[in-house]
Amino acid sequence: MSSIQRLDSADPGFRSDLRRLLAYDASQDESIERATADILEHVRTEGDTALLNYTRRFDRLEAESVAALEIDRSEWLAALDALPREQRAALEAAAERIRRYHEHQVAQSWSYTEADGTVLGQKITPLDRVGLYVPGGKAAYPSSVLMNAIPAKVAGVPEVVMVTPTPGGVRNPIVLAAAAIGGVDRAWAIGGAQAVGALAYGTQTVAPVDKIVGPGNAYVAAAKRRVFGTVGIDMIAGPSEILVICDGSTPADWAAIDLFSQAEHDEMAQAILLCPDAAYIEAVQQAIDRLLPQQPRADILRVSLANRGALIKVRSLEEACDIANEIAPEHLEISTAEPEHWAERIRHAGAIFLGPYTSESLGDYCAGPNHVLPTARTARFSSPLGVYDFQKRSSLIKVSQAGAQSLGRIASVLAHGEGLAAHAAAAEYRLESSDTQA
Ligand code: HSO
Ligand code: ZN
Repeated sequence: MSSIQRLDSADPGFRSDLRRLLAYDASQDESIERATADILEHVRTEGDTALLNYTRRFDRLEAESVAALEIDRSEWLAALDALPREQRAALEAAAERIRRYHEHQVAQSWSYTEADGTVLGQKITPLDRVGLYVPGGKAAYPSSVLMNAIPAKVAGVPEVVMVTPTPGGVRNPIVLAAAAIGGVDRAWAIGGAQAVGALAYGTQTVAPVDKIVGPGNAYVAAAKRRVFGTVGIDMIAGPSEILVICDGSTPADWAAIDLFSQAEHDEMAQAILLCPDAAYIEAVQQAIDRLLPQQPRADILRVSLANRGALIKVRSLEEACDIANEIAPEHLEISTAEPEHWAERIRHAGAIFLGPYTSESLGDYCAGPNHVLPTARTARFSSPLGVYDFQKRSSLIKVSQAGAQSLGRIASVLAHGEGLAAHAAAAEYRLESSDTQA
């Protein structure tokens, strides 16, 4: 028997049960913090030498120079050619859909002209260089390479640089092929906090970037936090989450497998179901118990479902939406009749999947929207990764002679109020009737 918590929103203890369920300790481990600070400092001051030393130590990879750690373009093209036809076609189809979706997000520069001829606007510019971190080992997801690289390229970033650890020198051919399909420009076989340091500060061989994106282990996350300010970073992703709202009309096996689909990511992943129909919840429980033992990742599922999973009986779908807003999940499935109606009530979710056919896993790979989403309730204030994360805005101001008169008077008053005489004078010099002009 698998155990997943069963809760009922009508129980007096429900609020505190929910709070306990959602509690996620994001506090940082002191020893990881110290080790990361040390690595970053060595990379910042010693550059290539430190990068080579750490790569030897942590990845057991001996290289005579950092240049030798660059993964040659010919190697990724070879990986692409060697890919089984079906894999390649699937990656290409996903990339195409992701590209098409993200093209809708491209922001355009704009401006408007006021009656006196003053022009105001906003100029959009892509970032110059972006670093994309791709974890090694089991968490090396080619789909994440596409989800990070494509929006950057759609934004017009001229250089996307991928870094990925290759323990023992073993390179993941599907990651390399995805890099080729996603439009990555250069790749290095480096990883960990040392790779984040190299991207942030630059070394003799690795040029610094302006922003670092992509998931990583605790050391990579700590390093990204520390270099923030020197470079931009994306979000620091927590464990995956799925919240499924059902009215009881979806086959129970579908609901169960969708819960598994995120719970299988790791032991801390969270899968929750909200439903007003007690008999349906029982059916999902049975489906979980029946399907779980056959799952290749049953060991992870057992832990994540027991610790952070729940089947919650609610009083109504209205209440389910209210609880969903409180949870602010990374992924929300609304598996009901008229899902659009319920979606209108949803204010906080990273991505909303409507109707029984929209399994969250389609969104992870190929629907088109980004799978890098806010976790740990941060959907209350943040958004999916997108083209806008790789474009920045500059304000444009061109004041006409007439505009300088009206604006000059306002600015002069405000500047005097702040005690800033030179500010005031700069505005006043341009006033036609002014006797303060030089
Ligand atoms: N669901 C993950 C992304 C992913 N799933 C990659 C499969 N591969 C983000 O929460
Ligand atoms: Zn996933």
